[in-house]
Amino acid sequence: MVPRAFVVLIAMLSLLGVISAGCIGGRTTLLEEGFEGDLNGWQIGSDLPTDPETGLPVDASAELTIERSRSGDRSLVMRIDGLQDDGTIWIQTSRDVNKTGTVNFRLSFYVYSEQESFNVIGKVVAYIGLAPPIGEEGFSVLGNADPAEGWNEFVLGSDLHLDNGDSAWIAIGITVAWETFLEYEIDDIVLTI
Ligand SMILES: [Ca+2]
Repeated sequence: MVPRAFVVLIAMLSLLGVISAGCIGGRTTLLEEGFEGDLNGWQIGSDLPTDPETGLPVDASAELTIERSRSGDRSLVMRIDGLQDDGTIWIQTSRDVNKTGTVNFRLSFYVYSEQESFNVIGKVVAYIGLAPPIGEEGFSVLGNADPAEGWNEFVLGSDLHLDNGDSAWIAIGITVAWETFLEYEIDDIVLTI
């Protein structure tokens, strides 16, 4: 005989499933990016310390790669020389929203970690706002970039107060947390309202 509590639990989960499916169905997708095309529409931003050896900002890059992908054949790889124990690199883009009032945004994406690391060497950061991010201070820290080996999902939710004609800006990046060279792939970005 199946315990009554178990039956109630299943019934509740079923109900929650219906409700959450309704919420998902009610959201509008503003952006889906799997990096199978080009990087047109994206801008690369950075907030980097100076390398005392060269007097120049530390090396950092963001480019398409076929080395690894979560979907399709390609992803975006971000690299940053963290030997100065500081620095952030990101990609950013904007979307027209055509709404007035408070709008809830949900930004999700996947970051590849070579190996789980409890010693935090890099952090995943993201941004949702009415203007492009200016520096790393404007980003929300979503957590350790290496919580587990493989593709890890990160999510940022935010409410923006829009006037008609406002665009929403999003950005996704990696910030240095340890004096080492960082490299992470990013794939399957989804932005919904
Ligand atoms: Ca892809």
